[in-house]
Amino acid sequence: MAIQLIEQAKLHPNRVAIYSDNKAYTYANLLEQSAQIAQFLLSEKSNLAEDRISFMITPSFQYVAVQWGIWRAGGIAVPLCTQHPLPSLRYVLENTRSSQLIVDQTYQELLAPLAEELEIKLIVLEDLLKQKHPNNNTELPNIDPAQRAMILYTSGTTSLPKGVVTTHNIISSQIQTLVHAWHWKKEDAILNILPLHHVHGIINILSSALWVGASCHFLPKFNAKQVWEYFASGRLNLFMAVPTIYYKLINYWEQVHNTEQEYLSKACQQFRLMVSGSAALPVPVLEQWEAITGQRLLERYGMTEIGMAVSNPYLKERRAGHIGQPLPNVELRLVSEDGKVVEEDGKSGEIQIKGPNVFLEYWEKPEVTQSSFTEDAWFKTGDIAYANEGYYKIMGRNSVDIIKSGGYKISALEIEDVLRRHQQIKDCAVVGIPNIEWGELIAVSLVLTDPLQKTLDFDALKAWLLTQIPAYKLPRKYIIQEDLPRNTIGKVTKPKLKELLATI
Ligand code: MCA
Ligand code: AMP
Repeated sequence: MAIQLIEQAKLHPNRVAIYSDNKAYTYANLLEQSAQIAQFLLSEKSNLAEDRISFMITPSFQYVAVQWGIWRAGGIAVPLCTQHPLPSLRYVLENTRSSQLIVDQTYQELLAPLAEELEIKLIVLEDLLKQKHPNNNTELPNIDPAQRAMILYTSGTTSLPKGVVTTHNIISSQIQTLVHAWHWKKEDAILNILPLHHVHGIINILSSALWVGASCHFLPKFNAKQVWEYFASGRLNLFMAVPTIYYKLINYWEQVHNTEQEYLSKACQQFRLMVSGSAALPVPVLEQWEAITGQRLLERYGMTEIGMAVSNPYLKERRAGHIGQPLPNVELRLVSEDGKVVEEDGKSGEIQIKGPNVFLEYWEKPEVTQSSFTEDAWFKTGDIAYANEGYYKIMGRNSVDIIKSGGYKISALEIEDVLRRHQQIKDCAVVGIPNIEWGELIAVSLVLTDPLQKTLDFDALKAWLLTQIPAYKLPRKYIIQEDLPRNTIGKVTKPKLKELLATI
């Protein structure tokens, strides 16, 4: 009874697992530090027995040591988003009823008052690491791989995000599928610049690398110049990111001098694979990236609830505008609106998924969990696709209220609920409008409380919104409904509003 990811690490203690803060950390370092953290968390207990432990740690070796420490003590790891304002953090801490919260010094000041108010034990990692645990020889518990391991929050068709629960078995299955499909090996080196509270950064990049004994390099935050410099350093052979990041890297490359362009393009020859996902990859971005780097991006499709489900092949044709074929062990079917399984090419239906990769439940939401599966246990993704000679193509989602911007999934309803709390706003409608850089841009139509008021201090509104929601959920386009064409006032449906706002 053990956590397979951690058992794998014992196979190559001397290999470098993580590069962060200009230091190299081996698998032995990771095993040692995570054991110390586990022992500290256990204190007098023999097993945390699925206690929720939240943590907010800068992407780095320490993040991984904390995540593994929680797992090795038998806890459920709840990574907090480092960009979330306090109300969003409070929601996760309260919703999971976390018993302990681990932070690094960067986040101590922000979170200490909240931890005190919620009576959650606050652990500052730097302090923990200074202490020698009194029971240094305490055995770590045996962990049942069927037990809950992680809760990741994801937005959906409800206003507030839901906690997606996965077990160690589910996580192992999600990782192994990718290790096999994308030919991961211990000589690989990948850069991680994605946030570490989502599947893309945690499973596809970090955990897949650690499963095989490869190295994961961290930059704490995306920055186009720094990423190109890293490519040019010759230390990487794998890269994975959301389409917005490829767009921004292309943009940077276009702005530098010819000789530097050549140098940067050449640096990409050492890569064996570059992957795009989390949102649709626009065909012009795929084509421009290939022209600049010689790398044909491999597009794949996944979801917090299922890990990765569909991928273009590693060795055969990577078809532009398509997400590829179902991954091994993942069952996929398309179901039309009238509930029939779609068999023909070109006919669209909702993607439904079955397999060992599928999540266990939404945290403490049994009814929502039940209604997200069909009676015969297929998970309903809400994504609409059709098949085209064995390759799947995404058409969109079955809910206009789900927006994808910068690779983040955002609920229009959540932003509307926040906006309606503002004194000067009576009502509003939030939609996503197409945008090649961000996938979708968040746009909002507002009805003001005072019908005589013709405008609003938008800077003040944005500043207030940022105290309630993270920057990536901030509407980028605002319109007072009065300003919409006369004949639409009062009878604009959301799809119509999307069209209108896209043209304004
Ligand atoms: C930021 N800005 C935006 C947006 N976000 N503008 C429009 N729309 C947005 N969504 C603006 C800021 O206000 C700022 O403007 C400027 O862009 C730079 O902001 P910053 O926060 O520094 O942005 P960034 O660092 O360039 O962020 C872009 C990013 C980030 C790196 C693409 O969004 C990101 O990390 N996305 C990845 C999310 C992710 O991992 N998703 C996976 C979940 P100004 O300069 O005017 O102030 S999905 C998943 O896990 C499933 C399973 C899957 O399939 O993968
Ligand atoms: P999340 O819930 O944040 O994990 O986001 C999952 C959603 O991202 C999916 O349900 C899709 O709508 C979207 N998604 C992921 N990969 C792709 C892709 N390659 N093309 C289009 N949409 C994608």
